[in-house]
Amino acid sequence: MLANHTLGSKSFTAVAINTASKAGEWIQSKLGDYNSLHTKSAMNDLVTEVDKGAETMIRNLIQTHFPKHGILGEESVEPGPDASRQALAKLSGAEYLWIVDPLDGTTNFVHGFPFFAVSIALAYKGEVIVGVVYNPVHNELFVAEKGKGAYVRGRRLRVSAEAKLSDSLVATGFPPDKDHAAVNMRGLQALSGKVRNIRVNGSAALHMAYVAAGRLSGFWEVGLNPWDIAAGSLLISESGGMVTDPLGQPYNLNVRNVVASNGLIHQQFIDELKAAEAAE
Ligand code: 2AM
Ligand code: CA
Repeated sequence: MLANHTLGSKSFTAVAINTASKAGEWIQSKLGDYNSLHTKSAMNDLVTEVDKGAETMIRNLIQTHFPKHGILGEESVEPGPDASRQALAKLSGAEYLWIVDPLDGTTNFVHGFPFFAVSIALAYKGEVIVGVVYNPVHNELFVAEKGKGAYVRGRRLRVSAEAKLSDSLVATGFPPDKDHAAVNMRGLQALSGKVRNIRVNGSAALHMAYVAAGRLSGFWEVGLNPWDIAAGSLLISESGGMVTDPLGQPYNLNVRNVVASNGLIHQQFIDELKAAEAAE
């Protein structure tokens, strides 16, 4: 499946795959393990424990192979956009930077809703060169290498062929901070009726993998963090799709409001969001 690599890029990808698999299996082994969850705070504790445990595992594995590389992980950054921007800025000097979401879709994990994933990306000088998104429940590991395509279970991924919004199935997400509630509602209102339908499943990384696989025509969400998007962005671009900010500027690690699609509907998608002031 992944032929013709240089030795270096092959080992990066192998480590990303191995690490995401191990963390994903461990996360799945904790699914439904609610013995200690009788109160809300205990529930948060368990999630924190699983999120943090998975991140520690991922950090250890990456550091074992690449001790000089930088690692930006969700669980090592304080909540909120400012802390996230600062953490990324602090690591921006790293030639190689791993960007890790140990458990994207934490709320789903808590509820046993089987739509969550491990997301691991590697950026070289600020550009994503490897992206892996792994859903352990479906045993689907989506992997992309810059210039070499994207795959799931050995099959090459291709984005979908819909050329019109009216034929498109799109997804969005609601990060749970109230600041974005109004903009989210404007987006939903603008697109419902224009697209075939809208899905909101709770994991940005998996939604992006589904765009890459042609299962969704597009995805947009505001207020995300680099670890939600980095791996998915490469999956989509290596599958023939497009990932931009809401102004149509190409994706980079600082993008927090994202519009992703099969490329064919991209401009219509952006135009609708812009007209509704739904993408910031
Ligand atoms: P998480 O499960 O890793 O927290 C759902 O809309 C998406 O938003 C998920 O990818 C989720 O990632 C992310 N998310 C959840 N809480 C968030 C927050 N407070 N700020 C930004 N993104 C968040
Ligand atoms: Ca996340």
